[in-house]
Amino acid sequence: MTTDELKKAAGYYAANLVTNNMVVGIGSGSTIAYVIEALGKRVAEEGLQIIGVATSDKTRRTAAHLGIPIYNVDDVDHIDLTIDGADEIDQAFAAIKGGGAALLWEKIVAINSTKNVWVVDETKLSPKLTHFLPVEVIPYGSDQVFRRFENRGYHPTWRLDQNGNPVRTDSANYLIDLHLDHIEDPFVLGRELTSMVGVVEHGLFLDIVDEVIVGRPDGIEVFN
Ligand code: ABF
Repeated sequence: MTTDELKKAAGYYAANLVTNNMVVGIGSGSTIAYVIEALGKRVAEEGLQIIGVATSDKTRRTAAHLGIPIYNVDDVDHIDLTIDGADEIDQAFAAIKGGGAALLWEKIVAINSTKNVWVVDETKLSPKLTHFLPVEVIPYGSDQVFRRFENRGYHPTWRLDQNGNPVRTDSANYLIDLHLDHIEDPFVLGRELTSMVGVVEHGLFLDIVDEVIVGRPDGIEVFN
């Protein structure tokens, strides 16, 4: 099975976790696109009634187009379940997210959710976190933050669009990607990053997930 087929299988499996009248945080990325596709089918075929909470403007547009009502996180008083993707998940269920430039809204929705489920294909599982680490920064002073990252040996790169311009997140911030040889302790690194003036949030998602759904060639594996 191709990676895309693994994503689709995991996405469709995850969509079945959603029940009528749920308030559902909907993540971003190509795996979640399959979750949205499957939910759209259930809305059309079963009359599924859910309230979606957006983690990105792109998710908002995609879900709304498929008939899923989408709200902002402050429009609801609780979120029953958030389903999202990830760039990499280690054996302690720590994840790196943000490859899709939506880490800030994703983390805001996740920490306000009763239950968090990540949906990935098996290539996202890794013994240690080695994926580049996205960090969202306020534009003003971001060059200074970039230089601090360089001085700390974090090998930063600017997240640029296809025209070579800095990517703007849904909050109009910039993204700096850190290329670390090894993350000794994600919790220590996370605290260090959030203590830096000008850093808004980082892509380490720690102590957040409740269940991980993995698409594998021989079927779906669920960790919880
Ligand atoms: C979102 O989806 C991001 O946090 C993460 O970077 C991305 C993974 O995308 P894909 O499912 O396309 O690999 O959750």
